[in-house]
Amino acid sequence: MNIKKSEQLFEQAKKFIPGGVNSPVRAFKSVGGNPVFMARGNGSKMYDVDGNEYIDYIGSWGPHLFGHNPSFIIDALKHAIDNGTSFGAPTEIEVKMAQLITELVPSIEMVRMVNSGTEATMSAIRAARGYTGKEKIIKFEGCYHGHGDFFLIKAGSGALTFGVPTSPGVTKGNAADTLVADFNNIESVKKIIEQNKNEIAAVIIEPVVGNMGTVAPQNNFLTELRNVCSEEKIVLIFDEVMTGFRLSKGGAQELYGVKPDLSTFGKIIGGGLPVGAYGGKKEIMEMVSPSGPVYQAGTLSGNPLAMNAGFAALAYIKNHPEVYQTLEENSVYLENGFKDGIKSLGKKFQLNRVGSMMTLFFAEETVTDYNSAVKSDTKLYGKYFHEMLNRGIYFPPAQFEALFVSTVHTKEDLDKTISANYEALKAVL
Ligand code: KE4
Repeated sequence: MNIKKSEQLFEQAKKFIPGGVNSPVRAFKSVGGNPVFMARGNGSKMYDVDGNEYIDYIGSWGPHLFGHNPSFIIDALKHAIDNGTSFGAPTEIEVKMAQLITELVPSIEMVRMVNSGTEATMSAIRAARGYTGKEKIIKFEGCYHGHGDFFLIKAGSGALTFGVPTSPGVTKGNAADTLVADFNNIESVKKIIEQNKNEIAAVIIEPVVGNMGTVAPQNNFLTELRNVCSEEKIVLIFDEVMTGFRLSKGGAQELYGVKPDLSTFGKIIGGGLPVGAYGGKKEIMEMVSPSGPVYQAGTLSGNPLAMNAGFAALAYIKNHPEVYQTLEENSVYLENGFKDGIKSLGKKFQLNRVGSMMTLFFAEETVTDYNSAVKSDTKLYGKYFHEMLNRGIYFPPAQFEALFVSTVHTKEDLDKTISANYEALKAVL
């Protein structure tokens, strides 16, 4: 496959941008090779600067539930842009957007728009700390909530209950306030709460994890987490930046019937433009400035372009609930095709799927948490990724990510992907 222009651009990019990219995962570091630079997207396809066509399964890491350039979003943007890009003043579309989010997600009584998922999760934690007057938080190993300092923490050694920074620049002070539990292990949560009685402001979780690869909550885990947070007066935050409006119109919380105190959103709610949001119980959200003392602000928060694109996406969901049926049909078809291929090659690789989020783990045992996920053969995944890329299938360039099926992946796309999977597995095994 000719990727000459991508190679030239990458050399150029590395002179001016750290690692040549504006977000690390795009650099192909964990799969090796030269990232391909995209020129355009349309429907289920992306086209790189050398003219190669790909069936796209990252969908910009989640936003493109309806594929690239859905007409109803583009039309909304075209209309909005003629009236200006940003005013730094309140607008009607922000009111409509907030109202629509509260309509689609019953646990959201009030919501604040920001500009990324990271801003949303950082602000939700601050609101929870301001509301409870407590300082410590619990996150889960393998869950990612954006690059806020207090999230870049991994579990300390066995003896330690608090975490250790995963990145230089994150202070010990931050790490000391972040405690790390194990996903799908309610006892690990209860133990940390016991060791930090009345000091924990919030628990934040990806209700369905996408960031260690796709991992579903097992038997009542989310309900047990809800119960223990209620008993201990801890704010339960569902980070639905990836799952929100993807797994159902009401996100993972609707799918699993568990009501968090706060939720965070991103990706789909921006219709492909930079948007994040956090919201939930009125009594917590009223703590946020200017109605309350918890400060949070943003120059472009709620800007008209992102609001019009996001509103068009959410309004489409509201008026076409059948999209989730289409997503499920497409995703089941892909899952079954992949499982047939893996089985016919006599392998036991693990395929985890929840709705239109899916991950093929190069691991022989079930993947239910971080420790089982990291047993995957990431080198093999890297080889597989390139075999798929060379066959025109753009998968996540990292084992510990979710792929995303859209409403516009056609049966032809899915069949091509299924046969490419079989050929790619044969080539690397
Ligand atoms: P952003 O700040 O990247 O908009 O959102 C951070 C975030 C928060 N919470 C969850 C559950 C997320 O998945 C994310 C971002 N997801 C990654 C994909 N694993 C974005 C891709 C990237 O970092 O380039």
